[in-house]
Amino acid sequence: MAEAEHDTAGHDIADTAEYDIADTSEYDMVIVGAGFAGLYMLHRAHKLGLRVLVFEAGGDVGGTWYWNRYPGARCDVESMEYSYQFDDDLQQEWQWSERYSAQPEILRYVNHVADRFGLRGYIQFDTRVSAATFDEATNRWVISTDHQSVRAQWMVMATGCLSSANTPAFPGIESFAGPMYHTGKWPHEGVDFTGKRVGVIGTGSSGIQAIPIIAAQCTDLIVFQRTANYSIPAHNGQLDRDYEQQVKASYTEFRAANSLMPGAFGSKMPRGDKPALAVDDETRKHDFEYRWNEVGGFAFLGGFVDLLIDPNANETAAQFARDRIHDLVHDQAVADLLSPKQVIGCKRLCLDTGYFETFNRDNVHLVDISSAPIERLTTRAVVTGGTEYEVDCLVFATGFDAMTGTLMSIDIRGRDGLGISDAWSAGPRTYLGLQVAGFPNMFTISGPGSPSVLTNMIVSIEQHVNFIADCIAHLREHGHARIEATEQAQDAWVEHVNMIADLTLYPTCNSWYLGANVPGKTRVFMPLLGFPPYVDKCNEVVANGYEGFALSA
Ligand code: N01
Repeated sequence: MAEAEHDTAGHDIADTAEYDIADTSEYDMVIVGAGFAGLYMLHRAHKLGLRVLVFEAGGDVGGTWYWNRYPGARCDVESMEYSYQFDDDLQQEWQWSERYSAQPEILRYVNHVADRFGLRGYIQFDTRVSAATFDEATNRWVISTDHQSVRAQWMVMATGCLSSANTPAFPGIESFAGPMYHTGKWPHEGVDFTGKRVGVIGTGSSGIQAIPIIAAQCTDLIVFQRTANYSIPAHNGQLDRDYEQQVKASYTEFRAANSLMPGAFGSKMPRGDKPALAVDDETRKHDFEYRWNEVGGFAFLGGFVDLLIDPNANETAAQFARDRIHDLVHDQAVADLLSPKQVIGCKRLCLDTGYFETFNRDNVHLVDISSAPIERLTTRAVVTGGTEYEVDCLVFATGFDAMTGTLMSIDIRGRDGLGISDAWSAGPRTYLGLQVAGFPNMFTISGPGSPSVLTNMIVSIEQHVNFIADCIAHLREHGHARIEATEQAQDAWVEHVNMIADLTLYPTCNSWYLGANVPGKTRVFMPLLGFPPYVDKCNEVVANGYEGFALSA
């Protein structure tokens, strides 16, 4: 490895990593996952001069964007923001084509990054980690896949927040004779729905993006809806080149402004500073209309400061959205079914292109399963409310075992043989979403207890990776071989995360943020609200000598 220098940000730089991953089974760091998080972690670790191996279950880089190839898959955060900021040349040179990027373009970008920074050669693809055990005598993790075991001082779980597809165990599912697809594990060769009768189960972000496109292709589409969802027009289109130039001319300032936003994005979105009920009805309606008709997307909830805090304020936005659904959908009985009853924004807000209008098509049928759940599948049908709905194929847009599913599917054993599933049996517990007490030298990127899924994920990922890389540099400099979150710091942190969530309307509905979509999962609000105070807390922890972590030789 070349000798370390320093870049302008003070990071150690080694020119290139020079080792062969096949030469050894001993590494400084093993990273699990080669999505946005794993790739940047690998890059930073190389700059520290570490020997790193990445295990990736998929056949290539990309994580979420490798797996989620369903029709219409697109990012809801704008292209000029949904990208890495660690390298100025990269962000200046890459050119996005649309305001919101589609999955194939994002996947091309991830591949470009992997090649540009020479990362691919350190990743073992098609390899799923099944177990990891901490060896206390040597302060090493022993990490196992189905055909090998390696050892590493640091283990970084870059496994993603939405990476374990949730396919409900509908009775009779094994007897269904047609093809079944999950949006989160879409076939790479694509699916041609021409001439087919298709059933889609699920109306979250994935379903809402896929339904208009499948509807335009298939003969008949039946949408099985358990909970109606709010969706705001995306107003997607070609990226405005003037806007691109404007952002690129001051990208650093733009990124800095975004990092001060609660979700680490949207500094250029129009934002109000008043409570919703502090203005008269006409003013409020005018603001909602402007956001719905002209701006689009998440900006819809940015007009008033209390929409996610005060139920009465929230209801004004919710009713506005329901009224728009009734404008867009011709059959008012169908519009009623498509109108959500829960608080708006409590479940992740969706963005769409023509979703509600799709229900005006003659070949699209909505089946409300809120009070009569799917009873069973037969060879050719979905049965609910005593009716058999015949379909040729099924699309499960049924989401994920979010935030904990992938981590708990690996047999991770920390100190004294403690298993992660036992440690988290009453819900995930972490310190800063970065470490779990009892699991020394293991880091989680965008883990539960960090802002993660409530933010622009790439910004959160970069902040976590920088924390971890700087932490390891600090430990090495001070002769420490081990770091572990203390129980005390973790308990206080979990309490803090819950306290913040309880100040809002987020815990009031059955969202995946609470694990409510997976039967039997403990109901705990998993992400932390508010990116800027979180970053301040991390910086304070570092300034106080990694307060809340036990460091040892
Ligand atoms: O999953 P979801 P998703 N019977 O959990 C229904 C991100 N994302 O893949 O609401 C019948 O939101 C379930 O019903 P209910 C984004 O963060 C981002 O759509 O639980 N129905 C719901 O309607 C998003 O929030 C982007 O009552 C069942 C649906 O399936 C997250 O991923 C794009 C059921 C699942 O919705 C997850 O989105 C896509 C059952 N047994 C995703 N079980 C972009 O940035 C579940 N459902 C664009």
